[in-house]
Amino acid sequence: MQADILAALAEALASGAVDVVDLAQPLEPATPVISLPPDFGQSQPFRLEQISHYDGRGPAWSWNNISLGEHTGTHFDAPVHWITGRDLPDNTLDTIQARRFVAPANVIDCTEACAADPDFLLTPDHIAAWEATHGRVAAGSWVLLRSGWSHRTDPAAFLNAGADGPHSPGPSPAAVTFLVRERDVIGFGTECVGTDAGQAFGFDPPFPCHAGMHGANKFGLASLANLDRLPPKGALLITAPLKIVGGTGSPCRVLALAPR
Ligand code: 23J
Ligand code: MN
Repeated sequence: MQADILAALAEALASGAVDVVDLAQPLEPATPVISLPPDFGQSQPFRLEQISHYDGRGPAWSWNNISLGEHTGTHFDAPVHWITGRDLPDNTLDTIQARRFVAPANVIDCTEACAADPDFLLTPDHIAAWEATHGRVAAGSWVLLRSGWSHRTDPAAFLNAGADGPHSPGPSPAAVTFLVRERDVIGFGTECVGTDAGQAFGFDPPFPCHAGMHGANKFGLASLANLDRLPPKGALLITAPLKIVGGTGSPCRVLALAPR
């Protein structure tokens, strides 16, 4: 039975009936990185340094050294990233069970509302309206906020920072509580640089998505792309981060299996 399912999946992948959608942004020095107020430590951008390129440093091989902050570009947030999740079991990248890196996705399209208001907040009412059409968000599935933010190719427009901090969409505190307590999701994903709204430093509690999700041993996905190529329901996400010992987050080539 289980073998039949995998054989049918392999056949569907080979025929193209099931598509593999790449939800990752390109990772390069220009990849936008979150900027925190100056009193806090800062995440470094992606850097790449050639070791050799079929030359005197290595005549037949090309390779690079890389350095980057854990939370750079399209990335996975582990529960240990936030103080609310610091003492939970299996809260680091190397201890999370691999089975938790494969889960269904629910995509809530808020593109129009986010174009009209960069501070758009996803509320329980928005989730209820989505569920009325697509059915209940299943336990153990992702909720992904489709905002259109990945189409902001200019880093300044993507981060959208003003003198009063960044302006980008995210979940309301009540939406986070609802998704954690009433729906038991595996995590929350976004096209923006972080899972919380740009103005979430001033929310009650501050950074409610990080605090609420990670405090409940749930995950985050940030800087997602190509959410417009997924159905509202029915895609399966593969979100395997690097196995960094004690790691709080990692760049992630997030893949979605989706019906064509
Ligand atoms: C540290 C502090 C605040 C935030 C973040 C990191 C992230 O967005 C992140 O990448 O986890 S909001
Ligand atoms: Mn992060």
